[in-house]
Amino acid sequence: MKKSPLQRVRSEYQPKLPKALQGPVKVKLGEATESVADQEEIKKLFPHTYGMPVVQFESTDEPERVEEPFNVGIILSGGQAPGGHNVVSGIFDGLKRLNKENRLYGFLMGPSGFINHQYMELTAGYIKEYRNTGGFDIIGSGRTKLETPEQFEEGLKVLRELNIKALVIIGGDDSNTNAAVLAEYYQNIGAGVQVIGVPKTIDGDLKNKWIETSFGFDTACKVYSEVIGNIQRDCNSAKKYYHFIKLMGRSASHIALECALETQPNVCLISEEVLAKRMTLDNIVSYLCYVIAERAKLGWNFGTVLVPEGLIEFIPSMKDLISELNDVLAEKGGELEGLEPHEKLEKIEKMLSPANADLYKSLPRHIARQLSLERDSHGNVQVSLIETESLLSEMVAKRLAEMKENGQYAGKFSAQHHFFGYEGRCADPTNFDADYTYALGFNAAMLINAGLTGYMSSVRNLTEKSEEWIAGGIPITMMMNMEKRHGHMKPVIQKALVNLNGRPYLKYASMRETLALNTLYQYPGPIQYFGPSEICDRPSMTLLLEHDKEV
Ligand code: FBP
Repeated sequence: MKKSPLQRVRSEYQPKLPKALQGPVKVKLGEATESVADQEEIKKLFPHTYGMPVVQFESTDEPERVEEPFNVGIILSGGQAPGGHNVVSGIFDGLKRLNKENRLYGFLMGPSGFINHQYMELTAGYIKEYRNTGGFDIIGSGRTKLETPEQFEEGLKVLRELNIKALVIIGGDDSNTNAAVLAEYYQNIGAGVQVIGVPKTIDGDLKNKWIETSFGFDTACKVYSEVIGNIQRDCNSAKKYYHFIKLMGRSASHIALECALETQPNVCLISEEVLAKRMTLDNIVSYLCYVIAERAKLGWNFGTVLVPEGLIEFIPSMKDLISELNDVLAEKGGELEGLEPHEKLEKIEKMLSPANADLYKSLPRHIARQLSLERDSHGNVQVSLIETESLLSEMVAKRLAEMKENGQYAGKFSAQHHFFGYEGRCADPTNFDADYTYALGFNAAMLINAGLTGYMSSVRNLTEKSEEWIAGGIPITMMMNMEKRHGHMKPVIQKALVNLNGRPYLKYASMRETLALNTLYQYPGPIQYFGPSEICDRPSMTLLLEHDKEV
């Protein structure tokens, strides 16, 4: 593989490990755990893996080498996130420290490789090419949902064939939910296979006290912030456009909020706030028009607006519509197959309750069509396919024209649209993500060696130097609650949305009015891998603020 000069130098970077993982470890057991909600139901569904204790690794002088070598399999699941390759190299190095004969296998293209027995052995030479690089191309990823006993049994065949004693699933909340279900299944049948999860997603919504952030969030936000900064310079130079910038993140607005803290745009919409204030689409449009009209009075017909990709699902009336659409598509999707697009929309309209049918009819047709597209394998609306940024700017343009006629607005409005998502998911990890992912992987190898199953790799204390990070594991069941998916109640990991009482949101909210009616853009510039630690190793503003640090 031909490498760029930066790739060549960066491949030599040795990620730092927490002190506790630098030598032999012993396990310290904590208190028994409970799920975050719906304890009775979750306990019933996970009789073998519910209530297990939190574990922490500590250094020990006892020898650690494992006499009997063992094999491990890994699956990269869902959307790419920077640092995935370092999770793999961390697991590999951890396994090799335990016993040089241990082997690592990668299932190809996500869970489907596990079910269909497509795999490769990951050797030292192969992994070397991928150290500290972005992407999941080392083995590929996929979104097949691992959920049926038939799939688990098919997978078990290949695990037996390869003499694999543990499977590591590197994924987001849905994939880690699957990891918990699989762990429970294998425990129940006495398969003798452990399952360990690793918290991945740029969305930043897989977090709690023990999982302080999911990997990839830091790098992805820094990539988006760099480009938003560049757009803001352009915007402030030409002074003629409003840039509507949609940012990935699925439901939660963590990415948009982090980028707003980094770049200080004129407006950043926060979906969770829209829901809490029960705002309508009309309220949002009115707020944007207010800002645009006020800026026009100051002679500024330009600005930047950050839009979280999941916004539409948080507008209460839209949320009701989407929820009914989810049920309709899950239950009656077959009746819609083969219909022309306009026939499909008409048929769906008839299947909806009157209030939702009215709202559905009132939407621009391209947005109604995007809302009716097939759900992903977990039953989620594919929000990245809905052009919320253009929906908003179209509605704003229409309202401003009306305001102009009424003499309420005298400016010029011209919009540009952007969507940043895929651009950041495979970036080379920041030092933070490179170290964090390597530690998560290395730690997963130690969880396996400790004989644990149904656990998620947990590395915390992340705003301190990496040597001071705390390594261990938490039972996945403790993060679960019951939610409706595909029309049925299912146990799933609870998503962490933006906390409206949390410091990151409050910090932004305190600056909002000033940022809207001034031009105070911040330009973060590109990710730095070499140079002063305060620039190269700085974690996200979200993490710093959540840990009561100064920013
Ligand atoms: P994960 O939850 O699997 O980490 O994926 C995150 C994400 O990047 C979302 O932000 C986005 O909505 C979605 O994936 C896009 O999915 P796809 O890659 O299938 O287009």
